[in-house]
Amino acid sequence: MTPTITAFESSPDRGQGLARDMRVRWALEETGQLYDVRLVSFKAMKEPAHRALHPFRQIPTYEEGELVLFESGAIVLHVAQRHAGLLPDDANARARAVMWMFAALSTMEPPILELQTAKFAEGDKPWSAQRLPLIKERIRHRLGELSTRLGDTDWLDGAFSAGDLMMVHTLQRLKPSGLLDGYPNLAAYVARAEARPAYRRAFAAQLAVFTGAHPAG
Ligand code: GTB
Repeated sequence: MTPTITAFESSPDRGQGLARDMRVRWALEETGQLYDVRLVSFKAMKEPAHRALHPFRQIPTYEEGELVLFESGAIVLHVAQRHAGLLPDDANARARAVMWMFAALSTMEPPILELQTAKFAEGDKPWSAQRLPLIKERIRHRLGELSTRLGDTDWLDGAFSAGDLMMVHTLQRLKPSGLLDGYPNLAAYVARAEARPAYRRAFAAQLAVFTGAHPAG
């Protein structure tokens, strides 16, 4: 059964891959799954039909027969568990790949999101100039630890996994801040992931929503 995901009809980044449907598209591409996309406007996202799918009235959602999921992490995990390509066969390695998914979402992502909030939602507050350096320091702290762990390996634990997918998409959010540049192995890690054919297909499909271009291959 072909799943349907939801994505922004109009994304603030104009399809540059930052909205979280990108994670789901990428997972579906890595595992060779066809999928349909239903684009939703900001207005439609707040209406009852969408709220029935997503209690927090956001994207992405995932519908597959009677199954409805929200939360990009849960959706990627579901796809990875159902289809080969994103989780190792070995049970311990599989557990570690899931651990890295959680590390991306619950250890790395919170300070990165805090930076977005501080810049864009609270940038005009009088305390903003004092708060920003503190948040950046917290991010650098985590980046340093992640950089040490990654070392000179290609991926976080052996072969590319759903853990790398979630980690890379989380780190990409830092690009405009320049914070990643201080960690060459992390910048190279992100670039390596972005060169994957599945990533490129997912990126092209998300961008095509805004350019109208038919995504290649
Ligand atoms: N924890 C949820 C998940 O991982 O699925 C978070 C989902 C979420 O934040 N969805 C956002 C949303 O629907 C879109 S991805 N926002 C609308 C709303 O809350 O009303 C976040 C996002 C949006 C846009 C950019 N961008 O343009 O750069 C980047 C990231």
